Amino acid sequence: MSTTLSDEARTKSEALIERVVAKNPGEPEFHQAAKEVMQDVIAFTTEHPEFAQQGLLERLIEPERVISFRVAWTGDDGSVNVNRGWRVQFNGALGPYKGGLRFHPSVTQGTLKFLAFEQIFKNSLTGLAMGGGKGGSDFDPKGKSDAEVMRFCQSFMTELFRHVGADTDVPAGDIGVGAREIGFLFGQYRRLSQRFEGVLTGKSLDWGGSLIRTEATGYGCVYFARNMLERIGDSLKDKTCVVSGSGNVALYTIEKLNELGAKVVAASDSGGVVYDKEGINPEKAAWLKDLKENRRGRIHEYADRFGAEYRPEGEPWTIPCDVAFPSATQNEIDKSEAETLVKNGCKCVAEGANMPSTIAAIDVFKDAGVLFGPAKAANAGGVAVSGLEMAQNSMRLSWTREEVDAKLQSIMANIHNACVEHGATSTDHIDYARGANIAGFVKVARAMLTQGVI
Ligand code: NDP
Ligand code: 2IT
Repeated sequence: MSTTLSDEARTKSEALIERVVAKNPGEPEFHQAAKEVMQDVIAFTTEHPEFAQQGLLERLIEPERVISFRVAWTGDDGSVNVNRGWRVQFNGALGPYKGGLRFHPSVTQGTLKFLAFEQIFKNSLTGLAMGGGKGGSDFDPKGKSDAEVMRFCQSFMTELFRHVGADTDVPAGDIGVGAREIGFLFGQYRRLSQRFEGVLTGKSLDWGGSLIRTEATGYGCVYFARNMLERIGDSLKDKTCVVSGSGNVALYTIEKLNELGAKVVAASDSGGVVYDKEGINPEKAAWLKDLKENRRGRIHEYADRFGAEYRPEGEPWTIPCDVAFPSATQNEIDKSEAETLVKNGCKCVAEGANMPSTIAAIDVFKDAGVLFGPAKAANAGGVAVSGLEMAQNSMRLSWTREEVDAKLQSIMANIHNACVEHGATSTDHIDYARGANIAGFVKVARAMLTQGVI
């Protein structure tokens, strides 16, 4: 059941991807994201030629703007450090560019182009008025003092501020960018622009942040998994779950899974994996959250504290589970990891991270009939609540926790329904990956076609 294309669609898709590769050398993650989306989109436009006009796909695959800049900052020891910063404003047809900032030494322009490209379709799926963007830097916040992170963020925003704004481009967090960084970035934007406006989301609750934004990606991903299971008459109750990562997305995935009666047996960081056969129960999850959010500690400390098994440099996909939540980074599940998950009985995968599964891994899940919730659908809860934060900022008021959570649940259910509508197959099985690609594409495509050739 892995994606089957007509000969015509295959030829067109291969030709387009060849052009993408030739035009964007050295950006394999961008090529991968483009291929994963475009093979579904081209199959769709072959059947719906009204979307194959005005060079639509060629324009869709080309960022509207890529901004790149030097970020120089001084270390506590007086050393001068130079990083590179970027903002990719990929597609603004549906609204102001919207998407996170990633600070991680592995970041390249290609990484941010893949993330911004995915963000176009994710934001479209939320039903809110947001275009697709992403930014970041190859800066590594690990091991830096708060003062160093502040100076870096101030230098980064000193260049970025002229390109962003509440109605222009609204960044948020991603890997390595959380509440601390958003605070420093906002402060510098306010100083330079003399404006107090919703230029960033994920702000502190005291000065314009939305309730539930911190939790939204993890909670939303669990809601999406629940929707997929409920559709086949099942639930998360008593399911054994494996989560990768132990950052923002992973921590609130674990919290919500506990609330819904599932058992989470693994989490990880870049150092290794903890396997807690007894389950990371709510008390242990709260301890882990404090370790990661406040003490910036390592996951092996969880194993030391609770006597769980620690597997240095391991990955969690060999641990048997019913449901997997990859929530760390891209390409963490390749073909062999996917095969191991399926062999061990995994029935459902909900992607909290962006593009955590390779195309070969997705094919394994599809062929095995696994309920596969792709990132652009399953992790859209984060940016959806960012969209709600923008709405609250514009109105200068705040909704309650219950109101925001209800809206989040309803948005995730709508995304699930859109995937079901566009991902129906000849059997009862839903191809959620295709459904998300097509449902996300149709809305952006209509906007681009009506806005003319720009
Ligand atoms: P955090 O920085 O809070 O946490 C990232 C976690 O993943 C950490 O445990 C980190 O370990 C681990 N990790 C990161 N990179 C690697 C790597 N190369 N190898 C192994 N482990 C790694 O980030 P988030 O939780 O915010 O983001 C996680 C994923 O979710 C990303 O793919 C992001 O794009 C995606 N996402 C995030 C959203 C958000 O709202 N924050 C919204 C939608 C998607 P360590 O600390 O050791 O580096
Ligand atoms: O990948 C993502 O959707 C995010 N990092 C969140 C983006 C946002 O603007 O909230």
